[in-house]
Amino acid sequence: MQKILVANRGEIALRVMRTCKEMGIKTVAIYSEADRNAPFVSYADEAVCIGPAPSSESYLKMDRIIEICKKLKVDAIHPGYGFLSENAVFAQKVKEAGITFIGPSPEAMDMMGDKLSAKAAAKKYNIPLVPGSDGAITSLEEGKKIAEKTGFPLLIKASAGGGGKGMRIVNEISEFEEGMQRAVSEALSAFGDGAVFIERYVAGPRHIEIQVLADMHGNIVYLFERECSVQRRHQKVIEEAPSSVLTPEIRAAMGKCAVDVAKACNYVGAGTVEFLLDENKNFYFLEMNTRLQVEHPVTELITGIDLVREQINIARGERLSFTQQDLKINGHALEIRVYAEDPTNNFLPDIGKLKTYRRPQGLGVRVDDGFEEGMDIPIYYDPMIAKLITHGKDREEAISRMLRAIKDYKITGVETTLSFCSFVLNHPAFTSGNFDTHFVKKYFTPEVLKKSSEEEERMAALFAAKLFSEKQKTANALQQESTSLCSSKWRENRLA
Ligand code: MV4
Repeated sequence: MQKILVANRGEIALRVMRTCKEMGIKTVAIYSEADRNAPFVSYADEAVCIGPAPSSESYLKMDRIIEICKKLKVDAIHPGYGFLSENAVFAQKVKEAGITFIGPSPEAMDMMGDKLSAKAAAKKYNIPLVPGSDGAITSLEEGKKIAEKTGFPLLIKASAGGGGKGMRIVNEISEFEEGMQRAVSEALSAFGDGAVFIERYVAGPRHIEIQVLADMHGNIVYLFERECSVQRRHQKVIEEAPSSVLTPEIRAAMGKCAVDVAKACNYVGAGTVEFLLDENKNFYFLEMNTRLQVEHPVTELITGIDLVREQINIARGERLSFTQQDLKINGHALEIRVYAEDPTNNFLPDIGKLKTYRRPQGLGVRVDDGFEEGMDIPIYYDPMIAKLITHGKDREEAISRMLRAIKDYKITGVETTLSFCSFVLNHPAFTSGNFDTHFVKKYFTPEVLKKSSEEEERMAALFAAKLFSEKQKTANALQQESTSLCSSKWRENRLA
């Protein structure tokens, strides 16, 4: 494998290319007209503009991407996350063109992409599932029967959904008919597939996911968990590894289940198995993501393993170079997503120019980003500016490093979610580890940020007043001695 095309943009394109460079593999960037000046374009050995800004005319153009691969003699495609990363049709086309897709087979992607077939596969391995319907609900009568048996509240989920898309809560039987009709019609219009199923609603759950790696020779390992319970409208806000609630026993049991899910779909590559953990620490398999995830760096920091390097080695047909016993958790890692969004204004995207952009640095701090000072954040894609990741010997150290790194991050020109993240990291529910997926809904209002910035303004005003009166005193004292230019210069410098 000598040349890899990265079918993605921004921070993840750069992150993949860095590993390629370390491995002596040449890289090809594809970019849209909006990304012409992005760092990932100049970082690549070769770069090709594939079309206008909208992703449907650029990053999602399957045939055009494959054409470029043939022309530039590309051996493999790394899809990153989002865009075509979980598109089985694309993986199939890439395979048929004789190019290596760095990821699982189209069959595994199809099986896990459909939540009902994923659950059916998991069931064969006795993996715990949330109680509910065994398959798709085909009639209202059948649905009502299963609903009564399952109990309320319950969720109607779209089989073609996932990541929170196509879910509907039903609190009592009288709401069932309308809930089901809406769920089916929404699933049809959003996914072209009206299959829905029922699950008991797990109240106050934690979202825990297990990273797995599987080679082509039947070796599968788990690289422990990431906890992603702090999220806002299914958008993850803070991710960490390890989770502060898992005991070694639960971790091992979840790890084994995750490996079994990978076995159940003949998985090859890096994947993530999502679980819900209820208040009694029972866990249930939810779905599997067949790609490298945004939050993969926290796993890299606690295991010391470069997940992209492993993906590439697996795609080359190599055996995993370590076993489960070789893997240990080293310290604690946190990741926050820095978005160009205004947390005081309902997280409205705040695109514009990065007037000032200075990254934090230092021990235990990693920044994965795709922008430079002076660049515009395009309106066409996800408004994530960067991922800020910290590592420490324990959770406390990782948190204090993160708070320091947030203070050192200087971004002007756009509003960001940095202040919001610092609110979460300082909150007793977060620091104590006693939180669930409802954290943001329970504790966050825009006022908590306005208050703290008002408080800061008040403090700044007090400080300025104090400085002013001190300056007056010094000035008076100095005036009594002499009024030399030198001393007034000194005063100016001291106050600057
Ligand atoms: C659930 C649930 C409660 N009970 N399923 C949302 C994302 C998708 N992966 C599944 N999701 C959920 N499924 C049952 N039976 C609650 C959620 C859920 C959630 C899950 C993980 C992280 C954040 C979440 C936020 C709201 C709801």
